[in-house]
Amino acid sequence: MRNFLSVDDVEDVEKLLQKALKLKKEPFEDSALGKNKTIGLIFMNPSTRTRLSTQKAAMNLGMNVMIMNLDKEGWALETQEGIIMNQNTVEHIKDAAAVMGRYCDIIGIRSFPKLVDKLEDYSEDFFQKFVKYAKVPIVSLESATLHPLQSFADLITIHEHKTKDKPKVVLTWAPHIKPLPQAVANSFSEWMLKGNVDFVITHPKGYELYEKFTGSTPIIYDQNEALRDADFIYVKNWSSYNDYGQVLSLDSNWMLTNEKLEVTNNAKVMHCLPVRRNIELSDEILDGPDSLVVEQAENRVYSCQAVLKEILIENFN
Ligand code: SN0
Repeated sequence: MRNFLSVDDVEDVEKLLQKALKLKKEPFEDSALGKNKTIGLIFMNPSTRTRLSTQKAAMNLGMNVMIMNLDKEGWALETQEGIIMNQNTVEHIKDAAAVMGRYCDIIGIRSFPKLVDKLEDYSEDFFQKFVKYAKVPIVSLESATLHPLQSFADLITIHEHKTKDKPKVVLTWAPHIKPLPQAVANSFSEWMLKGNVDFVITHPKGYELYEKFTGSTPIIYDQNEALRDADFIYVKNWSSYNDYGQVLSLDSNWMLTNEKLEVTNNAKVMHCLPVRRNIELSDEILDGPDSLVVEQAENRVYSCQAVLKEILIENFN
């Protein structure tokens, strides 16, 4: 593995899953692998779990970690080619990325979509430019369209808690007061398609995700019908992809409650966090026995450690 930007960068998902489970049992077995290697974590947006779990994963591998909240602490970056920089941007991404590539052996980046121009966001220009100019392996800490380290942790969590070989997994849209990226939902879909699960998506009309990521996954617009016999329910809000970046519904009936779980197969409930309580998910579920949200967050360490280990072995040893 050179870069980790999507599930497509993983040669064998099942193998990587087994490696992550092994690392969870023995997190320090490769504590010399990353000696004298430096990972730089660049944030253009806020982060709690991603920042801490990536730092911890890197430290478990013996790496040095540098973190920069570039949106607040760095110079404003220009991304357009050939532009005359007489406005607010101070430094071109090609110069910044080239320099960071000299300081870091691996670079992790978080850069959310602006949710204004679909083509711009879905081109993943920011990441592509970092790959091109930094010339070191790049790890996505959530891009405009995908959040692969989260989805991999979600797959690990499902694997650990499943009670049958091929569980039914339902991705359900939930209400939110703000327009959010499609990244978590896109990425979860991609990873579920590579896992041994029976996958279904439910959302109000108008919230269809980009087919490149959902493939032929059935979309059921009736949430109760979709939830029938579910073993896992993944709750997430996203803004419209077709009506790009718009909030089309605030319908609180889409919030998951214990009552809705009655038709499921004792479903476990998942969310990547941060969660808006009693908007996206009810207190009764989050504080009850069916929630896996903390387990998912814990697995962020091991999804990341498995990925960094792979990159270290294949690029530096
Ligand atoms: C991000 C998202 O992609 O949905 C990160 C999730 C890991 N979530 C938010 O931006 C939540 C913001 C809010 O105001 O609730």
